[in-house]
Amino acid sequence: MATAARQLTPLPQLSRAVADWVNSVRELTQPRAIHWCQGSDAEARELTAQLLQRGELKALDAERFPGCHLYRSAPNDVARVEHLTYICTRSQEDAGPNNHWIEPQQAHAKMRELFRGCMRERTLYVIPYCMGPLDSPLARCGVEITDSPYVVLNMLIMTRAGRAALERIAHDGAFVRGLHSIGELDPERRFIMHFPEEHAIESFGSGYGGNALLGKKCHALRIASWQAREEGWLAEHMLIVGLESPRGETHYLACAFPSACGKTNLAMLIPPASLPGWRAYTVGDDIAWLHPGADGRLWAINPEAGYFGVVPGTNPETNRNAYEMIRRDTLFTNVALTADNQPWWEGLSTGRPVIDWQGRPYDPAKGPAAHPNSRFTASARRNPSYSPHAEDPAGVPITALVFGGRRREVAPLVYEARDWRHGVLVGASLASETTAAAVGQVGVTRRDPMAMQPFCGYNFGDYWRHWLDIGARLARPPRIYHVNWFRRDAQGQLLWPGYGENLRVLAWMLDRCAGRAGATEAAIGCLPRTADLELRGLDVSADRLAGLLTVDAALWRKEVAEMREYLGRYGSRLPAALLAELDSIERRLP
Ligand code: OXD
Ligand code: MN
Repeated sequence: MATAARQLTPLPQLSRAVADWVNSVRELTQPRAIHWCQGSDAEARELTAQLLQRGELKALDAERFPGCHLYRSAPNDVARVEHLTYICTRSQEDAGPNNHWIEPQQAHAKMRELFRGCMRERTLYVIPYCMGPLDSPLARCGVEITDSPYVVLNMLIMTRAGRAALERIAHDGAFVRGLHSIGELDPERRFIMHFPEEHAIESFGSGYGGNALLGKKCHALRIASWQAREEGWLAEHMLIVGLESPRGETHYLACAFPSACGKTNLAMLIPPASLPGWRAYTVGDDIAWLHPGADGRLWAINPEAGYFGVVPGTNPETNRNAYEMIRRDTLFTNVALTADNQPWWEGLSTGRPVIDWQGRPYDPAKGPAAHPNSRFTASARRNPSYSPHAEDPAGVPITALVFGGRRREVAPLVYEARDWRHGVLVGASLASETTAAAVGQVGVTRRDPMAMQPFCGYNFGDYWRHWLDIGARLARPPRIYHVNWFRRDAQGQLLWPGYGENLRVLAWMLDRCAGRAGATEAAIGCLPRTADLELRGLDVSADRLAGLLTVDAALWRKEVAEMREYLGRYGSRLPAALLAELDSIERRLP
């Protein structure tokens, strides 16, 4: 950030439109003070000091976790609230059966009453932010107004926030308006409203990441998916990873998995020692903005600047990069503590929790020590595998798109779609067991098309049509794959070791894209035979491999029938091409 000695224009003077909006929010919410975020390190230090003094943050062991802090949320505010999240389009059809809907005027009126006077005795923070590299034509800006300094600290890590973003807004002349207040953290007065036609968000009553860091799910997925359709691109719930092969070629994959299904781990993959010569580079771990390029390929940027990752399970074996990364300058939310003030979570083999995530003496009878959805917020630049191309203004070219769910049966380890149109059906068919990332029952299989069920800002029928249109514009489209790292045997044991070993599956995909790898054709697409996978040094029996690569025709007939029923809900908005693809799979099933 340029905060040199030159005379700086006061922030509100940079953009009249932002200043006018801030004034109208000030009148409504009645804050005690207004703070325009600069985005400087000094500002982050100052805010941290204030929160430490108020007891809202706790400094962790300075020797082993320098610059790290713990924040404990309200116990009833630990995850996204999909049942309280609305898409408020003028026509309910435009929001679609995939979204909760309220008529926009009614939604504004309801929210105005919640926001009225809600910041009395509080500071109103104005956070101008840019999603994507500041110099990228693919980036888009927003302004979040919030009364939560914890949200500010997170946004400073997760986005390019402050003066530079406001300068870009003044230049672009457009921004997404995001108004947020923690209110009283009362679940009965909690709503996350989106107004795609106005490029606006109103969020009240929660301080949790996905509900409150408005640049993330609310802007970069729900509003951006709408903007993307208007402007001819895609905003997706995808990690972006670059893989360098022993041949010295680097290819990029964008992979969509539902929340808490291992996107951060795959984005930071450590190749197994038995596959020398491979390297992985992280571009992004959660969101990809994908644009058709002039060369007929699909190009991707990561709109975020940091990671808001799930902590439990992170250890040197599962994700050494993340484990190293979160040992400095990291904001932890809802983890447990050891006796010597180190953060602790389930999946760590060292240390012992003495204080649980709610600050109580740890008692295993009361549940896990760290909340299953406890999180780390860390700057992407601290990631040892951060790609040198992660901030390229044009993004990176995508060779393969991957969809994946958490399924104990049905979906094999991997299969390849025949072409883009089939790939869109594969994405639309995604289903997964629910996780702790959202409030609700965990472990229930639900349809989660393109891993966007909680995040698509409009009718899925229109969204799939948009996907088909994007494919038609690509002379060199990425190939599309489906993976399932979570298949289990009859005893409930996971069949695939996952983590770094997933590289073997990704390597097969890249070899397929280069015309180098074989496959066998099944009704659902192309699968590798055992001989097509690089299995050197892998400890998985032939039986297990066979189990991983089986397509059970009876289960797939049931799956196709369920899919037909699901797609039918989209009525006239459903592209006929998807039904034609489904028919074709059904015809091919033995
Ligand atoms: C996330 C989520 O936090 O998907 O990324 O819930
Ligand atoms: Mn996510």
